[in-house]
Parts: sequence; C-alpha cells; structure tokens
Amino acid sequence: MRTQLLLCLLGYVVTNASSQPTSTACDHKHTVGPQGLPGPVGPQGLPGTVGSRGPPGSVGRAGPTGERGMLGPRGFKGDKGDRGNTGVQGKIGKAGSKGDKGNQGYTGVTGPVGPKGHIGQKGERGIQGLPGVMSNDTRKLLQNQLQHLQTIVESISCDCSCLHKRSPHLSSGSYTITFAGIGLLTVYCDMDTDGGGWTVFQRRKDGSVDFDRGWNDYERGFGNIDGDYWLGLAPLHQLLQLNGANELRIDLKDHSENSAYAKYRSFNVGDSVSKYTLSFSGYSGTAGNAMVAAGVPTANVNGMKFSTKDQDNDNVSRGHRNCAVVSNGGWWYNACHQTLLNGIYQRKFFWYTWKGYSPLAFSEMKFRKKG
Ligand SMILES: [Ca+2]
Repeated sequence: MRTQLLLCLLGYVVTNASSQPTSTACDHKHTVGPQGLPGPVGPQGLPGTVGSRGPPGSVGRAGPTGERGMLGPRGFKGDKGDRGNTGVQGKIGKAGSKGDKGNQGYTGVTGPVGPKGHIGQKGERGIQGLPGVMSNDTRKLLQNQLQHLQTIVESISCDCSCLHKRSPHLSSGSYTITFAGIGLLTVYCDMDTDGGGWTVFQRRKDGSVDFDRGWNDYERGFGNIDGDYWLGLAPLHQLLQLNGANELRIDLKDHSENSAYAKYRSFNVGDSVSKYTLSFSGYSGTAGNAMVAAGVPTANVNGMKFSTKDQDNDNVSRGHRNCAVVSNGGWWYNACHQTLLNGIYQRKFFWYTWKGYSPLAFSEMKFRKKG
C-alpha cells in the first residue's frame, strides 16, 4: 500500500513539472498506465549576484620576544670631571702594636778610676809555708817585670837616636828613657822619617790640647804623647846637652794632605837661665826657612829667648807688648815671627814661607843626635 502511495506522489510531481494538465494521477477510479519516460534536462540558471564585503577581523595576539642583539662599539672618552671637595680630616688611628725588642747597645766607655781606698789594718803574721812551686801566673808576672827592667837598663843614657842605633827594628812610638839628672822620661820616637831615631818634642794634629799656657807648663811639658804634645823646655835642653850636637827636623802638613819639611844641620836650646835661647843653622828642605825670615830681621827667631803669656822675653818693648799674648802660645819670638806652631790650632798655626798665614793641619818638631 505504502509503495503505491509513493509512486502516486512521484507521478504528481512529474506531471506538474511538464505543465500539462492531467487528471489526478491517483484516481483510483482509473487504471494505472505505464510509467512515462523522464523529461529532458533544463537549461543552466543565471549566475548569482556578488555578496557584500564582510566586517574586519579582530587584532591578533603579540608575537614572541626576539633574541638579544650584539654588543655595540665602545663610546668616546668623556671630559675630565671637576675636582672634588676637600675631604673631612680622618680620625686618629689606633696605636700600633709594641715593636720588637731592640739590639743590645754598644759597650760603654770605661769610667774614670775611682778614689784610692783607705789603708787596711795590718794582718797577723801567717804561718811559714813549705817551699812551693812557682805558678805560671807568677812566672809570667816576673818575666814581664824583668823585661821592663831590661828596657829601662837599655834606655839609660840613650834617647831615640841611641835606641834606633842599638835596635834598628824598633818601630815609631813612645819609649821610656832615663838619664842621670833627668830620671825616667817618656818620649815619642819617630823611627821612620828620614832614617829614624828622632825624638819628638812638639806635635799638633787635631787641636785637642790647649797651647795657650804659662811658663811652668812650657818648661815641664804637657799634652798627650801620641797626640798634641809639648815635651817641655827643661827636658829638651837636658837631652840636647847630653847628646852634644844635634840636628832639627820640622814636618808639616796642610789640610789637603800636602806635606813639607824644614831641616837644620845644627840645633840647640839653652838652659833656663838663658830663657831657653834657640839657636840653629844649616837649613835644607821644602817648607822654606821661615825661622830666619829672610828680608824681615824682626821675624828672625834665631838667638831668641822663649816667651809665654806670663813671661815676655821678646823684642817688642813698645807698650809692653807680648807676642805670646797676641799669638796665644809660647814660642821663641822676636818681634814677632813668620813661624808659629804653638798658637791657636785653627787660626794661629802657620809656616809663612810654605803656606803664608793659612792654618796648617799638622806639625812635628824633632831632634836627633848628629853622627
Ligand atoms: Ca815684649
């Protein structure tokens, strides 16, 4: 029944499409003919009109971050900045830690000899001992004393020239000699200069000893045997007398280590009554004969008496002038001199014919027995 209905409907549609009126397809009152052939295909329809433009789309989402770029080139140097303000003074720092202990100091100078002690009480007599054996210390002490005695015996009636003749190997230095009427006397012997054997009676080398002294000092002697030194007029006269004939040598140095000398073939100093009158002759040397002072008779000291600041024996009578006071030292002044080896070391210490009045650095006066 259903199939029949569908066929009925299909026929209706086809009928309508051919626009040929027919009777109702499904008139059950008519008999059903055979199915007609399909109609031809219709013509192609006209193209449709263009549609209007649609609305804009919405904004899209941000993209991912890019990779970091390469380092750019170095910039130019900027201008120098202004000087900053002076800073505030800082606080005092903390004290440092204590330093290490210092090294031990040098040994001090030996102090002066103390005063002599009181004499002790006499002890009781001891028991007599048995004969003993001499200890090494005692033997050594006795040997030293014996050697000393031998030296004294050898030096009896023998000055430096005599010692040098007996023992040419002796070196320069101080020696204790003795003569009848003089007793023990320590002198300095120059065993090196000009053949050696010279007894030094005057030396200036550093100005450490004051030579501005009175008669008694110049007569007895003063100073240090190895330094600035004056033997003394009294022993000088006696030694010269005992030798008989003597020669004189004077060695000089300036402050540039230049040296010169004056030598006299004959030399003598009189006794105290003569005021130790000086006499000499026979000059030779490199320093010039300033003691004679050629051309200046008033400066020739040959034959002059010795003067000190308290004994005016010079040849200046005017106004009781004393050359020894003016020159600050004892000497054989005339009126007054061209030589002054006993004045003030730094200023009045010269040998005119060698260095004018320029102060010297060193002088040594010495004598030697002739022959
Ligand atoms: Ca005078």
